[in-house]
Amino acid sequence: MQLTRKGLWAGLINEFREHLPEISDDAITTLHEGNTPLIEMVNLRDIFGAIRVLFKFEGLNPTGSFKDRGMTFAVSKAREEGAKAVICASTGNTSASAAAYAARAGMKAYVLVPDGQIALGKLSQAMMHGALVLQIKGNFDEALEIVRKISEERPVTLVNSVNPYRIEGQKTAAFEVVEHLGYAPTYHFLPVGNAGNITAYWKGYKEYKAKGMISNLPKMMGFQAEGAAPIVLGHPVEDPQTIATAIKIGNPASWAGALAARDESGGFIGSVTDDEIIEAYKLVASREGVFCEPASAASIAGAIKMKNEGVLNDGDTIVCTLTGHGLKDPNTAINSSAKPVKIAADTKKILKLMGL
Ligand code: AN7
Repeated sequence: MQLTRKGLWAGLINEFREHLPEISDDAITTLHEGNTPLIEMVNLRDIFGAIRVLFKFEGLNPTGSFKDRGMTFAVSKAREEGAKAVICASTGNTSASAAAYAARAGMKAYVLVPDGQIALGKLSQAMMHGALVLQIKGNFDEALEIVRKISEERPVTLVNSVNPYRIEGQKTAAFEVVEHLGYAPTYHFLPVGNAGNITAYWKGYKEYKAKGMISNLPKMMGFQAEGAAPIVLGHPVEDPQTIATAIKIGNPASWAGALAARDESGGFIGSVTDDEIIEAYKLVASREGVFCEPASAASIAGAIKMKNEGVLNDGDTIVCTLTGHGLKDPNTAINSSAKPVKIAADTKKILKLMGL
């Protein structure tokens, strides 16, 4: 049964079908991804002044990250083509999403992740969804090279964002921003790792402009972690380092796409330090009630930096994509927060501590 917009959200392939490459009904594999909220900033006026800031909270997708948008389409296409297995390299979220959608499609998932370098929530997802999880003694870039080669030689479909259907699915986030706002933002801020998402958003905005749905395009603003900033430096980084493990990537596959998004839109790709990332991560959780993962906060850290540098103007509308849910990475959350207070089960002592 195909649901429609009148009923439950039918997943982004059904909802945006007229804007996507053709796909047969039987192949559609959905967990009702997409339709994530655009949450208006209310408490950070001291930082942003008269700039309108909205958070596109992609952590509310079925597996907790934006990867589900690309994965629904990549796995559906693989299924249409008769594939029995999918493979990916991942800093965590792609593996969680690939494992879930493969399970849904009745396919095998093989995922390669850097050993000890992915957040616990993501690892638990890939394991629970029944993927074969291979923790390699190497980084993401090495894992990507290996899976690319395997997919060329063996009957497994590569579902990293070098698979063009991933980009097709992910571009729908830009459609949603436009439909929620009624126009395109002045600036769109994103964290950048493998650079698939900034490429996808730019494609989505350009398509809506070409179809007359918007009259202006946003400036695309990508932010890498300082220790993993190949696009900013202009060369690959052999041993990338950052607390934001999701974007610990030294040689992005969609490098050219990111440069095109930046240059065609008149945008910018910069870097933020781990301290700036953690500060933004805590700020949006503690003052806006929105819990994203550290890598996601690179978009907010970038927006704060641009505000402080005088790039943004009063009256601008800016959207920051929060790519993944904070629950993905409980260790970083706990390590960067005040410790809970241990206390006796004694009302008097508790009240004293509370200052009441
Ligand atoms: C939360 O899961 O590359 O620039 O293998 O998980 O499109 O790569 C994750 C990337 C941002 C960067 N925020 O997006 C993977 C992976 C979060 C992410 C990015 C990722 P791209």
